[in-house]
Parts: sequence; C-alpha cells; structure tokens
Amino acid sequence: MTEKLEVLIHRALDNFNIELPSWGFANTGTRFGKFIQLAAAVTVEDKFSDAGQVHALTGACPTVALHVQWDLPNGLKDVAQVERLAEKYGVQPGSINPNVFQDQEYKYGSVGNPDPAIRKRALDHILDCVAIAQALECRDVSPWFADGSNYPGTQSIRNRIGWFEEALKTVHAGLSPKQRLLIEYKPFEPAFYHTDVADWGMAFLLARNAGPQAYVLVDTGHHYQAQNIEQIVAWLLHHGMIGGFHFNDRRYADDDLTLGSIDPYQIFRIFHEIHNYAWETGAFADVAYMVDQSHNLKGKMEAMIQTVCTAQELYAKAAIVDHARLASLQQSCSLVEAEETLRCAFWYDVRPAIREWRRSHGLPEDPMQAFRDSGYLERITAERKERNAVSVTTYA
Ligand code: PSV
Ligand code: MN
Repeated sequence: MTEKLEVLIHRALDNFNIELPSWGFANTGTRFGKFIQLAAAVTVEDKFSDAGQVHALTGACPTVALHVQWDLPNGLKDVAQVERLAEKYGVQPGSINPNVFQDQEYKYGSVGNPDPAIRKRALDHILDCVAIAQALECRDVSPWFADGSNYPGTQSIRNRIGWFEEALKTVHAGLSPKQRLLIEYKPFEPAFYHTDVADWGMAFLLARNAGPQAYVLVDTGHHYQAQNIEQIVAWLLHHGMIGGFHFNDRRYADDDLTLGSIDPYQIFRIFHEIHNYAWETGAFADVAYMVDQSHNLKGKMEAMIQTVCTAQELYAKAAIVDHARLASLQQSCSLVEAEETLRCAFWYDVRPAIREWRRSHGLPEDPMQAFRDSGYLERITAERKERNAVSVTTYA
C-alpha cells in the first residue's frame, strides 16, 4: 500500500463517527412476529451498555440515538437517568427521535391529522422532544412521520401539506440556535396510498419552509427500487440541505438489513459524493451518520459491530478516490477511465490500513473477534434471559 493511501484512510477514519440506534439492541421484528433473543436489551441501561460496548470495540460510535417514547417514557424526568447512563457507559445521547406514529390517536395521522386536537398532541410531543434534546445538549431532533392514507380520495393531500408546514415551522421556532431539525422521508409503509412526507423533494420543501436549521435526513431504506440515492445526496449537498443518514440496506422494501449486505457499491457511491463535495468545495459537509437497523435474526451485537466495520470500510474506500484524476476524466468524457477510477477505489482492499488505524488507536484489530472473546454476550445472555423469556410469552 502506498503511504499516501494509508494517510488518506487514517484521516478519513479519524473523522468518521456513526451513531447507534438504541432500538437496534432491543427485541424487534416484523409485523408477522418477533424472534426473541435472550441477550437483547430490555432496559435503557442495557441499551447504553450495548452501545458502549460497540463503541469500545470500534472507536467509531460515541453517540446513541434515543427514541423518546421508548427510552425516556417520562420525558424530561428521565433526563437525569440518561445522563447517568451516558457517563457510566461512555456513550453520549445523540439524535432525539420523537414518536408520533405508535399511539392509537395517530391512526389517521399525527401533524397531518384532520383533527386539530391530535395535531396539537403530536406537535406538543415533538416540542417536548426539543426540550429533552436541549436538556441533554443534543443537537439533532429527527422526527419521522408515518402519516398518510391508504385509499384514494380519503384525505385532502393539500390540507395535510399545510398542516405539516405549520407544525414544522412551530417546531423550528422552538429550536435553540445550535439545534437542527432533521426531516426524514419514506415512500410507503405504513401508509400504502399516499405518505405525507414521501420523498426527498417533499422533505426538502418542508425543511426550507420550516427555517434555516431544518435539513433533510436520508434513510437508505426509504426509496423505491432502483432509485439513484447518490444523486439525491448530490442534490442535497449542492443545496446545503443534507442533515444526516439512517443507514441500512434493502432488497425489497424497508428491510432494515445490514448496511452493505445487498449493495455495498451503493453505500460507497453515497460516501463518494460526500468526499467529492469536500474535495471540490473545501467545505466540510456536516452530516450526521446513524445506523437504523433492528435485526430479527442476526445477533444484535454482532450485527451492529459488522455494520460499523462495513461503514468504516466503505467510507475509507470512498476516501481514496483520486478526485483530481476523476474530475479531469469527467471533463474530457473519458467514460471508461472515469468509471475505472471510481471502481479502482471500490475494489481496493482497505482492511490492512484499517487494522493499522485500530492498532494505532489502541483498539482491537478485529472488533468481531474481540467481541467473541470478551465474554460480553455470555454475560448479558445470563443476565437478561429471564427478562427476555417473559417477552417470549408476551409476544408469542
Ligand atoms: C421508520 O421506518 C424509521 O426509519 C424511522 O427513522 C423511525 O424512527 C425508525 O425507523 C424506528 O422505527
Ligand atoms: Mn429511519
């Protein structure tokens, strides 16, 4: 390996963090059922412990995303506990996720519901989340809306746009100067006819309307088959509107599969757009990277370690693209050479340089092996199995 590539890889890894989702450690499944894992996190403390363990092994995950209803069910009253757990397990709270999709009241929508009382309830919850984020000194508040309808003609799409605009503007007004509002989109599920925030264009317009601290959040699982996600990323970068990512992979719908398990080249191409933007403009794209996966079959800890290592590899590969050469080949429309320049970086084996980076940071060279050798899984299985066994009967 040339020294220059190693320097580029190490520099990239020094600047790459990826947030872990608290819910990725708990027992979750599909709407057809859950396969309970005895080692899964049951309490918020378990989630912080697991996230802390992944961070200790990879050095790349200093923050954990929290879903307020699941992790801080008592709202602001739970802030002190989260602070204590962050201190104890060495991972800080990251993005704060409101939940306006689960309660019975939201059957016909949250901030897009025709009933003003339900719109207010949803808005109040998101404002509470902003206050929680402020108390925890978390920058990003990331609402995702399941709002939509299942049958043509059953809802006024335009009325609902207005209600969304109004609500998100109010949320924005509640942000402190350093906070950001990240608006996530999703084309379908649970709504199957129309979803109120269905794509990046709708999220973009809602963010623009809300105010200057609102950005778009791209969840890689929230696109139609064959959609060119890196092109969306390029547009958002161009307009300074990309706020963050929820990473996962998909084959059919929002499958929540392990990052890069189906199409690693796509994640590489997304990272390439971000590196290329930084190279071309000299500007740092302030993007929050987060995992959004919950595994039904794979062991949750191992899946998370595998995900983080894959993210580091793909990010490192994208960092070694020869941008100057690529720009000149693009200019002369040297198609094969340009494509090969990109592919060359993708196929480059960055793993030895990553191992070296880990060594130099006092991290285990092989985080998965280190995890397997650590005894952590056996310990949490023993500690949690009875509590999870209760879940087996609950969810059976
Ligand atoms: C919805 O599919 C989503 O991607 C949102 O980000 C939620 O917050 C998350 O999954 C967990 O349900
Ligand atoms: Mn998501």
